[in-house]
Amino acid sequence: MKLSWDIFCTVIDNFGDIGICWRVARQLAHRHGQQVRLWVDDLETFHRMCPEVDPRQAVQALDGVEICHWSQAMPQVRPAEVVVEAFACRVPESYLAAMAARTPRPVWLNLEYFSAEPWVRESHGLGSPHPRLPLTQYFFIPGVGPGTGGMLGDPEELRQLAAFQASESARRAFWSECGLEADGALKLSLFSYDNPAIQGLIEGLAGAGRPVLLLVPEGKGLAQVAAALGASRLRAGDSRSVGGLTVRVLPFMAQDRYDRLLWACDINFVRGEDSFIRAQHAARPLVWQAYMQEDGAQWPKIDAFLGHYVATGLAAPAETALREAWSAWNAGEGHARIWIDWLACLPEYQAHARSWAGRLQSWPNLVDELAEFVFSRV
Ligand code: TRH
Repeated sequence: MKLSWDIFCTVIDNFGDIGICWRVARQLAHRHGQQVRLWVDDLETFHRMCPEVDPRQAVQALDGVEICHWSQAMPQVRPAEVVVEAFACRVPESYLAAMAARTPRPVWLNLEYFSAEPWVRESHGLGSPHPRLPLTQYFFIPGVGPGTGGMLGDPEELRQLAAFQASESARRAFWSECGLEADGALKLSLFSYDNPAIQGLIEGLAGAGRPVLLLVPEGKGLAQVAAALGASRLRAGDSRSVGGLTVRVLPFMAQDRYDRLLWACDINFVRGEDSFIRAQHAARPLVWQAYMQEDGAQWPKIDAFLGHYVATGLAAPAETALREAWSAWNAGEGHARIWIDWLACLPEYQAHARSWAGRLQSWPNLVDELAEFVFSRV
């Protein structure tokens, strides 16, 4: 079934909102043959992760998707057959009125943030009638396992990932494009928010007793990396060494290149939502910094995810070291010892990351679930 879709995305802060919407839009177009219009309020941010996006164009076609700049003065358009408000953004009143007047009325969804919490199973798919207009909006909530909106994965991405990880020459070529050697150092990527715990991590990695290369894309957290290394400022291309650790700053990359960085590294520090899910698919040990919320709402999310993640076969010392590391990292605390203990369990985490990535593949895929959900309501 070919339907027209309008996906609306506001870039609140950071990159995750548009990062996820862009993946969803492309998968709907490519794998499900849907006609997708993606409305984005901040094309500059979009351009940083996808350099082919021209921030000066109000409307442009890219990769099978029509990208529209969603400005204050939104043009009068006929709403699509499916309308997705991503992450609780709100379409303008005029568009909402046009949805209500449309025959047939659009299937209207709120694509929510991912959470591994149990309430997702109860709330996913529920409808909420509009207080005035003859419209019902459905909550589509990504989560872990059946009964949720699933996790964002793409069979094509997984095929490329498997080929990349199986090919020594592909990895070598990737490192060389980054201006780096494919040497024997343990390679970590660090994508975080500002985090005082970076100091302890750097000390722990420097004292790990083996060569370690820490790759840090420019952005949040970099000032703390610089401070931990005694540098006043670091920028893309800079390198610093301390003990067995070399830190190299990378430019902020196109999204597909960043995906490859996750596939190529031995360990990934990730944040938010999209890099977190990608790092799980990458089948490498990971440390997650959740997006911090004022009321501490990130903690139940971290606990719920860990409940699923460690339930699948980590021995007690490895589980303790993992919980301690994730908890210190998210609390912005911690010292070198935490990371030395965590690294001591690395072989276990590696095996576990592979088996977890395998489990993800047997669980619902967000875009397939989304398409099925909509098709059953048209
Ligand atoms: O940027 P984030 O912190 O986004 C967050 C989350 O989505 C969070 O849930 C939301 O509430 C908040 O924004 C507003 O982290 P996330 O989700 O990992 O998204 C980062 C995106 O940036 C992801 O698509 C990968 C991409 N990226 C690049 O394209 N190039 C890079 O160099 C890097 C480091 C990331």
